[in-house]
Formats: sequence, C-alpha cells, structure tokens
Amino acid sequence: MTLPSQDSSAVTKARRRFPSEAPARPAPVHALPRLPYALNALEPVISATTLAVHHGKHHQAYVDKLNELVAGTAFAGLTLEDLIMRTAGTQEHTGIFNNAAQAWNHAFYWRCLKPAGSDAIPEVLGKMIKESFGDLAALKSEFAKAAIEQFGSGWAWLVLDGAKLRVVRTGNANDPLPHHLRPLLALDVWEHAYYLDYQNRRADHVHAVLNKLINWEFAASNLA
Ligand code: MN3
Repeated sequence: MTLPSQDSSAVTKARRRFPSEAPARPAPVHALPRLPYALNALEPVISATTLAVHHGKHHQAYVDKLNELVAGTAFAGLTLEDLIMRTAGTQEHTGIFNNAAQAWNHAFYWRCLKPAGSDAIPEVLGKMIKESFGDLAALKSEFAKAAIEQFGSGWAWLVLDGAKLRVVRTGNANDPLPHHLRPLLALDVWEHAYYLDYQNRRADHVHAVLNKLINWEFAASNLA
C-alpha cells in the first residue's frame, strides 16, 4: 500500500497529542519583502497597477517557485546570495539560479527607487561618479543606453568594479554577483516593469526613472 504523502488523520491526531514532536510545516525560507513605499508612491512614473502586478505577482512568483525548487534539497536554507553563487553557470540548476537571482534582483531593485528622487548625490558616491564618468549626466546617459539597448529581458546596473564604477547590463535573470562586481543600482527592463504604463516605449520609462525615482542614498550605501 502507498502511504499518503499528505497528513493522514492518524498523523494529524499524533501531532495534536505530541505537539512538541510534531514536525511543524516549515515556513517558506524565502519570503517576499515588503515594498519600502506605498503602491502609488512612484506615480506617475510607475503606476500603482504596474507596481502591484510587478511586486505582488512577478516577484512573488519567483519567491514561490524558488521555495518549491529548493524544498527538501541541499539548497534548502541557503541565502539568495549563496544560491546565486552556487548555481550560476550550471546546467542542472538553471531553475534555482533563475528564481533565486530574480528574487534577489527584485528585492534590490525596489530599494533603488524612491518617491520624488532627486539628483542630490552623497559626497563619496558623487566623487566616484566624477572620477569614473565625468559627471552625473554622463553616467545617466551610459546607464540609459545599457537599459535601452539590452535586447529582450534583462537588467541595467551600476556596479563597483574594484575601485571604479561601471555600467553593465545582464540578460534575463543574470546579475553581477557571480562576476564579483558589487551592484550599486539596478533597473529592471523586463517588459513587465513598464509595459502597462509605457507599452513599447522602454526609453521613455528608463529616462523617467533615471530622472525622477533614483535612490542615490541607497546606491551610496552599497559602496560600504
Ligand atoms: Mn521584474
């Protein structure tokens, strides 16, 4: 006879009788982080509808799928960063990599944005931008180019590479961590990030975010 994999009534009774021995259903290791602002806080650049779907459906789905994939495996209990580093470039763990990276990338991305962002840059970061790009306009221009020219789904990043800042782009779920680059800022250019608000006008979305929503304090905090 095949034992039922889910709770049989006998198991349920045993759990009631011996609560201390009952294997509690483990909480998901990876949880959807709360947004650091209200759903409508980024309007009109990013609508509440886009944010609700992007965070509540897309980001949630990556987290849920990751929990499903790692449950009962040697990967259970590892942080997102560990999962990314251990599965990057492997053929056999592509699913775990993709979902762990997307879970990490989105958690990072939400913090890169803030309502009514301005071009006021913390001093240390401002100095590095000057050294690496010349000025903020040049950084924005290079960042926008990477975001707009990324073919298909992906991300644009400002990263710390040794002592220098660089703009890089990655396709699909890929992020800079396995390349030993430290992310300072990320911009999601998957269509789900902007399509409801901008349809095919990715460039308009990119420029609006760069000019109105960037959290430079968060970017600077990632230097440490
Ligand atoms: Mn996304």
